[in-house]
Amino acid sequence: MKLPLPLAARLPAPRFRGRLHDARTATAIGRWLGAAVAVCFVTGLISHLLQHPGPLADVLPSRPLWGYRVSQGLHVASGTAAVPLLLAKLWTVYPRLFARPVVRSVRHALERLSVAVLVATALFELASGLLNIAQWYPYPFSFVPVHFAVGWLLTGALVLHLAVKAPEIRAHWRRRSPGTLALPAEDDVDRRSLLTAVGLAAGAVTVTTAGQSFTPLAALDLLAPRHPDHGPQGLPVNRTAAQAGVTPGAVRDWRLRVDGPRPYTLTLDELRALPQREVVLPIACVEGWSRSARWTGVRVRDLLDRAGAPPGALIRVTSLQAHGAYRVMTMPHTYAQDPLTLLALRLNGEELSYDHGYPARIIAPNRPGVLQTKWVARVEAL
Ligand SMILES: Nc1nc2c(c(=O)[nH]1)N[C@H]1C(S)=C(S)[C@@H](COP(=O)(O)O)O[C@H]1N2
Ligand SMILES: [Mo]
Repeated sequence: MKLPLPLAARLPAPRFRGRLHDARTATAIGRWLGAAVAVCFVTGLISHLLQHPGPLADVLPSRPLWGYRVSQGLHVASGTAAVPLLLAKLWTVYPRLFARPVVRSVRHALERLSVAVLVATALFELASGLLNIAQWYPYPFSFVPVHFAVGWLLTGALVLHLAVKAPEIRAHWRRRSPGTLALPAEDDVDRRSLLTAVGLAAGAVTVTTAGQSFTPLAALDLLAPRHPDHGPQGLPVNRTAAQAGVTPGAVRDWRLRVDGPRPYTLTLDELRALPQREVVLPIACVEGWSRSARWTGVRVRDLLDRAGAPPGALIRVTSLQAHGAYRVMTMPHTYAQDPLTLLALRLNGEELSYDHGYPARIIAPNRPGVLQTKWVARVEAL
């Protein structure tokens, strides 16, 4: 119903008498949320750096081999846990949105503005991250650069917020802090129930999704979009050969081309005749699922040596795939020279299936899944 304007103007500003919309509750939830955002930010930076190595390419380590699996698993888990925490935090503080007067001073106006940026960027980061995990891209922009840039905005707004609120946070950090003692004691029981419920909700979404990368919890992985066991040859597939436009016809006359000072090509049979190595390495997808597998193939280092490539060379790997962001991948020498980095021909004891990159794909330690290029056609020392 639309109220006639004069009547609407005469209504009092809404009042909230409900309890627990207080600084102690906001601080208690806020520190969990802050911790989740901090983990998300740091692991997000790691992921960004690995995907855009730039001048740091030479120092990125290829060990520990499970490094990216843990860091990206934490990124997605902390982002997921932040969803119930953010909702609870917003519920706790929303009456302040209706505080009157809307603006009391310049300082107050700036503070409200920074909170608006904080809330908007936090909602954006969690929503865009969740949509990405679900592989649903209903937005008109490219996910990675926007999620990265807004991550900085969110972190900046959060640091500012913590600075502005430092006195209140200090006063309400513990249940027995000076500020908390001034709050009605009868709210303590309710507050404890609320915090327990919020903690349980965050724990529940974590436990029912973490199994996508932390496989001991795989049995409880009910909510994650990808289950680590589901997929051909016991490994999930993000983009199938059909989706990538790689057809059996395109693979029929396949040759591997290795470029360096002494370039050469190899047929699949010639590759199979070279010394084969076996490694156990995970695919750790940026979207949070991860699964270890047994890979067999030729060391990338051996292929490069034969082409006369210098050991410090940056490597470029090109897929048969005609289009798409993951067609071309560059690999710093620390990964290319690692004895565990293979051009793999077999997965878990079988020839690679088309969806896992037949005839040959890259598998390297401590690298994001997006860089484990499938359907490799060419390896170049730059
Ligand atoms: N050529 C090519 N390689 C690719 C991709 C791709 O789309 N094209 N997807 C990457 C992504 S996002 C992941 S997580 C891994 C998944 O490997 P899998 O499908 O064998 O599990 O392959 C990577 N290699
Ligand atoms: Mo991925």
